[in-house]
Amino acid sequence: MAKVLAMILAGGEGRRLDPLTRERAKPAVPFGGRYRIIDFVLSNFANSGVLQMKVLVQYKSDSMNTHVQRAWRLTPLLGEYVEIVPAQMRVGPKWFEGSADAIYQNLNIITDEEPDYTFVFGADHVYRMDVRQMLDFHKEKRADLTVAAIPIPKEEASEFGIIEVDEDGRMIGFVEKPKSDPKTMPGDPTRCLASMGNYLFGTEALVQEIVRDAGDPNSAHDFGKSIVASMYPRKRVFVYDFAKNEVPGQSLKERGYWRDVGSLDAYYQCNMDLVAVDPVFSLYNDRWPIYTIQYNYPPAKFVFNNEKEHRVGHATDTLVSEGCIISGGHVHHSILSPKVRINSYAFVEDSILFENVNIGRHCRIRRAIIDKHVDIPAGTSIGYDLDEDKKRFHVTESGIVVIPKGMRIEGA
Ligand code: ADQ
Repeated sequence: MAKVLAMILAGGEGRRLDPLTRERAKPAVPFGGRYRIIDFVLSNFANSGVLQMKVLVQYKSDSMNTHVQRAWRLTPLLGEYVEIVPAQMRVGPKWFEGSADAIYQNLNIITDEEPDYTFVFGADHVYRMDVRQMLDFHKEKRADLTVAAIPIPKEEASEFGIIEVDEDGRMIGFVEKPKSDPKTMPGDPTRCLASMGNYLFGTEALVQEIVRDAGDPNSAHDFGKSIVASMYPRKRVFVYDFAKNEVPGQSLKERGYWRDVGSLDAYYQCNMDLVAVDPVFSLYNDRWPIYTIQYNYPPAKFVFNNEKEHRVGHATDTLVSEGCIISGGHVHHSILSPKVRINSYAFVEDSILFENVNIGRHCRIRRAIIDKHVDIPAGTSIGYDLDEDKKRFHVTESGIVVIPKGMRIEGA
């Protein structure tokens, strides 16, 4: 059997997710109540039987280190591991300059492990993927590099690497984040074919290209801008159609689902995709589970507050994590991370509450993302008067109010 290794690029800063990335790298941002964004790519490799994973970190990595070390303990006896690789300045007193430099500075890992094939995947995306199907395609095409791709609306082309492909699936054009006139797909002027930032290399080709790139003083040392753009005219670079990827237990509508949660609005919408009654992305597929840490928290509890007040704590169309107590308040169409408290007469709607958020009595919260350890004083309204909210909080283009971790909020 071919030997494979997964190098997961998890050093991204995620500036557009600020304030959620003020204290953590983007792949460590909580998602879907009890997950971190990085859990999706790691679960995909684990479910595909690729159990040798190195996670390359740089920016504000402590939160991710802690999560990966606690959650992702595989079986060393069988040679399985998920290991964090910190930025070590192995080749000089410099941090990683770009994603390709992150691999260059850690080339020893690849040469020590001697895999036949090396996956280089991003850590910022929400999707299910059986990576073995990409490997089969790569072998069949005798490719040096295979890039996974997905159609996107033309208006979003400036945020992705845009690909042109021939009938055999070979890459014949690539522009990283084109500012104007992106190439659209044949027969469809409304869509472009985008790189998902997930690559599979024959290891020899990867090492050659990374060393070559490192010696080029004009290179940005980035996978999109430098490696893919320079390789496709010279080497066998093929494009894997993600829409063909199938995983067990997946609904038809989830097939081809892949989200880059690059902005706060995209992050919010992607979370809301989980909540729908018949969600486009289901967390309940136990044939391709998404793994994460299991804390020893008590079960969620719904309190019928007291007989005088007749307040029934309830949650509808909502993901409720362990350790939550909904005491007399009502939550609708929302996501609650562990240990959230909702008190009497409070109403929370269309919101994402991270761990240890306390919502006081009579609060009204709508279309908000509230980061960890925030106490919302009794009687506070959020999301009802955005001009007022803007004075205190970050409000996104589409009107989502975002409250940073640990923010102290004055009472009404
Ligand atoms: P971007 O997402 O903009 O585009 P980048 O910021 O390099 O590219 O992030 C790619 C991955 O690498 C992310 O998972 C990030 O966390 C990680 N990363 C970034 N810098 C790193 C560093 N110095 N060390 C370690 N990890 C680092 C890329 C491609 C596009 C493609 C999109 C799809 O360049 O062609 O369309 O991904 O989202």
